[in-house]
Amino acid sequence: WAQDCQVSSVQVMQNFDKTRYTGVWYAVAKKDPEGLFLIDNIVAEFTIAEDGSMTATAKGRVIILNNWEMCADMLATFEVTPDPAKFRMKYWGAASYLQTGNDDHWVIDTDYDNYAIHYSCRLVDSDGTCLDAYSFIFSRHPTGLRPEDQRNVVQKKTDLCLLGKYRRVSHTGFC
Ligand code: ODT
Repeated sequence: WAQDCQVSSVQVMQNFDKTRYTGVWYAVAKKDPEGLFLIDNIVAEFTIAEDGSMTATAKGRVIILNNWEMCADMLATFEVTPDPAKFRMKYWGAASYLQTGNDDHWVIDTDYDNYAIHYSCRLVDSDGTCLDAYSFIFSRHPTGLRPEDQRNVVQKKTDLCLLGKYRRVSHTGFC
């Protein structure tokens, strides 16, 4: 079918298993939203709490105020929805001057052991397309994606209508 870029027709991971998703993920690429927050050295760690709910922490280099570079320590809780791969992510910083928010958090695809593709649309346009999306490509390996996962990731970026809008996320040890 023709690509319509409708947020409502985005395909997400089938039978998403949050237990297999736990652990550390390194961001290797990112499509930024309006008002970029996390710049690079972005590492997320997902955990399942005792009540079965998913939580996460993330670190990343940010620039706050006018030119203060720091490593942000972020926390999130995930509210479930009828689709197991679609969550609402409530997030806040360990320090009060960091961002807080409540975003969609969709897992588009993952093999759990190597790569994961995340997507969030913050603002849906009146025509049903996304006006302000951000998306992370995650890898279990800090060195990047395995060559055999790249074709699949390119296909999913295309499906999300975000091909060519990602930048590489470097890991220099800042955080
Ligand atoms: O960096 C941006 O420009 C937008 C992202 C802001 C939200 C960051 C909040 C992180 C909270 C802790 C979370 C963990 C897991 C995250 C996985 C993926 C996407 C945020």
